[in-house]
Amino acid sequence: MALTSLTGEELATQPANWRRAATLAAEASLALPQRGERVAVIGCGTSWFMAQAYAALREAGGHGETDALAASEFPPGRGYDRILAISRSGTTTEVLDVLGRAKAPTSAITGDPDTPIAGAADQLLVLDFADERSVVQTRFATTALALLRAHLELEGALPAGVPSVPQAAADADRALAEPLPEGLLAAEQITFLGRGWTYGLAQEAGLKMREAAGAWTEAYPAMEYRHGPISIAAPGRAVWAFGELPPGLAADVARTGALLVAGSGAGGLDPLADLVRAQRLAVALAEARGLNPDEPRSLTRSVVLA
Ligand code: F1P
Repeated sequence: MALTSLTGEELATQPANWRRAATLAAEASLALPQRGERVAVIGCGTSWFMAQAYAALREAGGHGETDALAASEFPPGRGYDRILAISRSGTTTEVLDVLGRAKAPTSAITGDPDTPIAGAADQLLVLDFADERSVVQTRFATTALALLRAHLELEGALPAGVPSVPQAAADADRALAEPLPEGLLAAEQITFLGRGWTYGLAQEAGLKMREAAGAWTEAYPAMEYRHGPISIAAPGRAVWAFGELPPGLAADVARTGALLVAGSGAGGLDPLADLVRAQRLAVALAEARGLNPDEPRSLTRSVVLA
């Protein structure tokens, strides 16, 4: 029997981590984007995808214009009221570079306060209880997003149809307990889809499968899928949608012969809880392929450039 991986152990603590993050939203409030501010949220890798999810949630909730940017692509000429960085390690070079050059007030969410990000950001939010030993990120990222989501609710509005964090945590308990969707371990390829805030989750699901299991995955905004990427769909491959599918897309996927997984539409799991299932699949696929999910190929805990 396979030994439990660190990644597998850490991802299983997410419901408790999210509940704790939700209780921190009030005291974190002053360090987080205020209603009406024009905000850039930056990160790399997983942290960038959480930035994407938060940015879409924040704008859709009417809190203000929010750009999610890969730290390496930060446009120097734009004016923001605040820059918010997400970095588990607190050492990622591109993130530190943006904070160092920022003209606006800066805040950062990190798992490790004893790192350069503590000196680089004006305000620091520490989620050390969600830090990870695993290289592949799971719980830090989703806990940062849970904190930000709880803060949007506290400030008066989550977008319509997006439940509160405790509800998402209850769904994550289910996502951990229920069997994984059938047929996915054998799939040759998986494409993840999302809309609005769930597009960032789809990106993250795809990255998780690549990092932990070396899997062939792709991710697109759901409405973009018919504009080319659907050509990859075929029998033996799969499409996994986060959030509700756009009208007609289920039938379009069915015609390709690909397997469709849609676990977080109406009445299903919260999309953030559905991401937990994708994380579990990444670990399970790695193990099925004889890989160690704790030793992702060519990856380190953070990218520190000379
Ligand atoms: C960001 C990150 C991870 C990625 C890899 C390298 O780290 O890009 O998302 O999986 O381990 O680092 P961080 O800035 O959040 O520490």
